[in-house]
Amino acid sequence: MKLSIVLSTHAAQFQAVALKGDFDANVAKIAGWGYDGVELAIRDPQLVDNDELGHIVSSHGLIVPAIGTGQAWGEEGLSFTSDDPEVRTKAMERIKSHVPLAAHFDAVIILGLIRGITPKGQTHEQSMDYLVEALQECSAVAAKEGVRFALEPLNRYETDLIHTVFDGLDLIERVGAENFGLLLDTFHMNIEESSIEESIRVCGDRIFHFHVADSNRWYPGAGHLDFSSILDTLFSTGYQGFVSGEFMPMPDADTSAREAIAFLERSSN
Ligand code: LER
Ligand code: MN
Repeated sequence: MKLSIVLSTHAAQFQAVALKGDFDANVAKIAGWGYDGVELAIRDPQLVDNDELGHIVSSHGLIVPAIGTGQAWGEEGLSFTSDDPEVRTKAMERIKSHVPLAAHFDAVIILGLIRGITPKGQTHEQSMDYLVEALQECSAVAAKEGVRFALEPLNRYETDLIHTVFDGLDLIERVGAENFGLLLDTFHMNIEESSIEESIRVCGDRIFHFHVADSNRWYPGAGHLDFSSILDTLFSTGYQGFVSGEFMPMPDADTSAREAIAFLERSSN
């Protein structure tokens, strides 16, 4: 099993990122705890020095399996489903701007809340049309560089758009791009899926990335999810990617990161 943990390159409001602050020091700690990779949360690639970032990560022997983009929604309100065409265009341009960095690291680009929330007065159907349009355009650009997108089904308290693996698979069919798949997150799955294991099996080779947090969004082992069964099922699909920790820094960031890796290693056969 290859394990990574989410690290933000800049300060952000999103709560379920255990590690924030001094980037170099955090990367060193992550490597020291035994993680194989670091998932980077990047609001805007323009704010990042690619060479420096690559140097820091590789000097600690880590891989970047995925790049999270949700801060562009959280901090700037960019979304694929806004009723303002300028915002939709900006969201697409921002996502396309992640492609060179993702190609450099061979990382998947995560599409979480950049999909947005249906604005007041707009129909769900209209949002889904905008979403499909944006995903088709972005997937075509990324395909040229061999980069893949992973859209994350999110729970109902965060958005009205794409809650379950089944919603995600319908969307994949509409988008019709080989480089477009899903990111499954155990925290959201625990709220929305009838059976986490069955949904993992059904998603199969369209699982492009995997987030772990326990039922309370603390580190795995701090809640009541059955990670032995979840990880067994995940690997039975042939999944070869990373299992990436995205959880609250509770009781504190370092403890959560250390507890997570110890527990996940005990839970996988
Ligand atoms: C991001 O990966 C995530 O899981 C969401 O809860 C972000 O809103
Ligand atoms: Mn997630």
